[in-house]
Amino acid sequence: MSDTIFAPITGRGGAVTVIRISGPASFDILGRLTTLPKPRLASLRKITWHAQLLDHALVTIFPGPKSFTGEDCAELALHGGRAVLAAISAALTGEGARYAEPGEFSRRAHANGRLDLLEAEAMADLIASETEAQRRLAVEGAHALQSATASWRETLVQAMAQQEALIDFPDEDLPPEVEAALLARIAGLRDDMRAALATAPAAERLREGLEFVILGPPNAGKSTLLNALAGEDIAIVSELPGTTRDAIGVRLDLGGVPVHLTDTAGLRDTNDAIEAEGVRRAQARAGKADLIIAVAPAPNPVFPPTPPGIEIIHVITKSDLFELIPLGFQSVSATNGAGMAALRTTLAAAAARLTDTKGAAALSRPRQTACLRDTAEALDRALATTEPELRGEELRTAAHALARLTGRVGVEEILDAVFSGFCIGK
Ligand SMILES: Nc1nc2c(ncn2[C@@H]2O[C@H](COP(=O)(O)OP(=O)(O)OP(=O)(O)O)[C@@H](O)[C@H]2O)c(=O)[nH]1
Ligand SMILES: [Mg+2]
Repeated sequence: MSDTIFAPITGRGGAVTVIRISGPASFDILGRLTTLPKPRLASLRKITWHAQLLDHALVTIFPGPKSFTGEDCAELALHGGRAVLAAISAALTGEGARYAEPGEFSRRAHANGRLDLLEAEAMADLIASETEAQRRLAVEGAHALQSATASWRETLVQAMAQQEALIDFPDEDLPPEVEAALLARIAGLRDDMRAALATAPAAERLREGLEFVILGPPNAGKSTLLNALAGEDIAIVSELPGTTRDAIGVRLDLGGVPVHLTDTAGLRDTNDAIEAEGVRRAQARAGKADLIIAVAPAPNPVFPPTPPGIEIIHVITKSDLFELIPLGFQSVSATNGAGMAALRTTLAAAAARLTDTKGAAALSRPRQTACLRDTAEALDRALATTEPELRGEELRTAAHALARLTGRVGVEEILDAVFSGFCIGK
């Protein structure tokens, strides 16, 4: 027996608050506050408790299993006031419901087979998405992953069935092509998965947002550049070298990709302990960045050393101080605005490149990547062995790992499918 739970499913401060109720006693409890409308028919109702009118609400009931959680559910669209929510919550609690834990509706939906883990994660990502590229990742990328997973599972099931047949029939009865075809099928599946794994870093970066760091000598105009890119006066600018000590961040939307841009302390040797800590932090940030904007001021630009293996864009600042701008370098001037639009375009292109999942199934979470990597590794081992029983075992391991991706299909169900869908003479 599970509790009946409720919680607002809309954000604060709107004109309307929607409360969802879910659980076996949903309709009993709600029935004590109002007359229940017909299923799935939104109806205006008075909500009263202890002879007191609490609100007029649009009430919809969804009998299980055809509801979000798979249980009996109801949704009340109330007026958005804080006191309305408090009064309805008190009434629902008073009638025996309890406040839902975070994620509890989705958890019940998963338990009742209404939502697999990939769907639940995609839903959370969609709700959290801040930019257009993130929205597309949560809708299209996740959908591509869900259908790829279904087709991988199908192929794996067929491979398992073939493998069982090879184990059950003596070698001499089967032409060698049967085993060759099986190995080719497993190799093809493994290659497909490796291709998806190759784009996982891009998908993860898009889900989390990119880290761009501005790095350069003191007084180069780093804080000025951050302010210009943000379109806001965020970091202190002064003609004194060593102004910025703390790393100062701002979130940008670069062509639909979320980017966290950080301004850092100017790099130099210094006896000032606080500034030295700032320099240490600047270098630490740069070491973890997806991209470093290395800046050097005109008229004698000297770029800072940068950590290896991280993408770098070199930008000469204060280009207004040049007589002649050197060829082949991107340059900007905060004074006259030159080069800013071009820099923005370059940064947006880099952001797009770093998050390009190439239309592949988007593995946007380490959990998903780990499941698929385990699957591909089990297939590697299945391909490496010549022992039919061992190969069968590795295919089962692969099926287990793949099932963890959706959290829905257990390996027993896969084996059921093997044995019910394929007649192998047992
Ligand atoms: N002529 C000119 N001056 C600039 C430009 N950008 C910044 N400055 C000036 O350069 C000085 C330093 O600018 P900041 O943005 O504080 O430089 P910073 O790199 O953040 O300096 P630190 O935080 O000390 O490392 C200020 O006086 C700015 O007004 C520019 O494009 N042209
Ligand atoms: Mg600064």
